[in-house]
Amino acid sequence: MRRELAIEFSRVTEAAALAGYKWLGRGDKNTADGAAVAAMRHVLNEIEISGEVVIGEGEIDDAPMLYIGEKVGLGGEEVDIAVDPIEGTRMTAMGQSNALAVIAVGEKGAFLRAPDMYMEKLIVGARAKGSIDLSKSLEQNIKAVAKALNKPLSRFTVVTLAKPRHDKAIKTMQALGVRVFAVPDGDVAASILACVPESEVDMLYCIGGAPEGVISAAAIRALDGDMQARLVPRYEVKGPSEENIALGKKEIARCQEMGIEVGKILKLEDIVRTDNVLFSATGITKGDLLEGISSDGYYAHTETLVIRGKSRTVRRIHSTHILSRKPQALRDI
Ligand code: VTB
Ligand code: MG
Ligand code: MG
Repeated sequence: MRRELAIEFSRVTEAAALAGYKWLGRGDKNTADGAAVAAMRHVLNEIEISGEVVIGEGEIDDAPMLYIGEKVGLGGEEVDIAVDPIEGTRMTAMGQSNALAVIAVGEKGAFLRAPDMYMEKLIVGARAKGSIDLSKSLEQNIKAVAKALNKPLSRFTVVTLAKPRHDKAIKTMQALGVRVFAVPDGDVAASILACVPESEVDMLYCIGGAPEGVISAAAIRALDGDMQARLVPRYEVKGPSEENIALGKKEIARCQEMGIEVGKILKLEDIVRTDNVLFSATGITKGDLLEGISSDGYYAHTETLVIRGKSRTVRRIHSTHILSRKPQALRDI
């Protein structure tokens, strides 16, 4: 992929983040999401690529824009695209930390086309590469990673989502003497935190979204980190109610159709198959990974993390936008 595409995709997540920001703290996550989706699509369609959305807002019947299979771009190099225009709609609507606009782009066939279901994830940074194994217990993994990092357990930090499904795992980890940072939502930001050297986080363990897992995997691969994952049917995560069992069966059928095995351990290279990927994320609300947007109504300031897989270069782009200079189409969103 052309190197200059990195800056083009940073404009895509900036636009989505700015559109979502208008709805910050207004309690309306769907409108916030819709605005970010429309803005992201608008800017994507200005880029000279022949893109196909492979991880998107859903199937064509329920997602009017950026649906899986949608073609985007002006024409050019063929790429696959994974988007989450607002990763953290609840956080945006409620003014909570760590909401991002995020995109991952790769050469054709780069990404596992995971359906929208749950995924169990174990992630570490470059220095602990090769030391995780999802077939082993959480305790064994923590000990192996701590050994690779040459860190006592008392200084070891795991990030996870503060969800009831993790109550037991959190207790287990705390009993080992490690620190657990349990964030309410947003495992894309948390996954990246586990891989960037400037954070205190050594590992991520959680069950979160599979689309988020694929998007995170692009950044993890580009950061030289490591990941193992497995798809989990809904009834195993949310309880075996009749509805969850029916939904879980549908997920399994969908995976079978696509030739993906539920429950099988997926390695990083099964999720993202090439180094030829680009990743861009812009902060919407303030977070541990990125600053959120600040604006006085005239100017808006954004921070964007852009990573190129081939060169492994990580850039943080601070932009100042004059809102009245934005194209009318983006202002109308
Ligand atoms: C997951 C996680 C996301 O929402 O999808 C989570 O990957 C949903 O979990 O980062 P629940 O179904 O238990 O609410 C996020 O935290 C935010 O989109
Ligand atoms: Mg989203
Ligand atoms: Mg999301």
